Amino acid sequence: MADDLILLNLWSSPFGMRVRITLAEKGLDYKLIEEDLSNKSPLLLKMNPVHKQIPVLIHKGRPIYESLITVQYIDEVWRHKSPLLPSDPYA
Ligand SMILES: N[C@@H](CCC(=O)N[C@@H](CS)C(=O)NCC(=O)O)C(=O)O
Repeated sequence: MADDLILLNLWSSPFGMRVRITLAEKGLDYKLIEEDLSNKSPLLLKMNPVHKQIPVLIHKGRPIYESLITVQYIDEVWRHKSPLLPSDPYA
């Protein structure tokens, strides 16, 4: 599982923490790569070429970025594990 999920992050990022909390709620293993934002890695530049920002979640080689979208993605892919939203939208 960890090979399928990689998180490009910076420990102090509140946006990254949002994604890390979601991964923890789902009980998902992942490889964490800490970025140096003053010397961004080729992987970060390849995976988020427009904004060049962390966090970026890489799932099966495909990047997901923008932390709220990433939270929604995780919740939808692993919907059977600790759903973050109620199944009844009104609830
Ligand atoms: N709207 C983005 C914000 C991400 C963001 O601002 N990341 C910062 C770190 S907290 C960053 O990568 N800054 C480096 C840069 O902009 O060059 C999200 O929710 O993911």
